[in-house]
Amino acid sequence: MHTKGPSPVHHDGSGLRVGIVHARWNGSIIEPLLAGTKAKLLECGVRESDIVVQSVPGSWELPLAVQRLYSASQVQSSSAGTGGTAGDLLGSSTTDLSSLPAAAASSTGPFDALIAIGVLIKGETMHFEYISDSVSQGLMRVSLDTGVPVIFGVLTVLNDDQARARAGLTEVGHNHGEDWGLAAVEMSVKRKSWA
Ligand code: DLZ
Repeated sequence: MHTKGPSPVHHDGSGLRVGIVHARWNGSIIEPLLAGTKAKLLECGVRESDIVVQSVPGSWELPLAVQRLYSASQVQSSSAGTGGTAGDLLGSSTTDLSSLPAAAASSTGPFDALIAIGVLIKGETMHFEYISDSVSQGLMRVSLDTGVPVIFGVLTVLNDDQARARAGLTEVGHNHGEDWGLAAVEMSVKRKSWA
């Protein structure tokens, strides 16, 4: 049994808007993580049309993309009726991972939470350390600067086996994407009550 993660608490996600940005590096790990994240959002009552999924090349690009996605959703809600979705500013408005169900037409309005998904696997150089440190600091900065929950869906692992376990691809593993979906809903709901 998986005991390390947060005990799963389901909050009511109906009416919430959630933006997800995922990196395309290590796509075979990203795919189940993204699916697990979306499954929990939907299970909590977030509508498919209130989930916007974007992709970027690698984890390094996540902080800027998350920041721009949020800003675009704010601009859009303050000029409602002018058309377009938040995703337009970043290019394609749906994920590139073809096995996932196609996203329904997106709703509009500011996001209640953002989820950044990436998989950083340590290699032979210092690349991993620099990217991991910058990305985690960048995502925290976006969250504190905007006051919007940015869920840290970035695996920083030493090898492929560790990544597979955390994507629920091994017998003893657990899909961390599910935790990220639940965290996004919980933090969105709690943030509203703290406003
Ligand atoms: C360059 C690079 C390397 C070596 N490893 C990863 C990785 O494990 N996971 C990941 O998401 N991205 C990696 N990248 C790509 C960088 O994040 C970034 O996309 C490029 O350096 C271009 O800015």
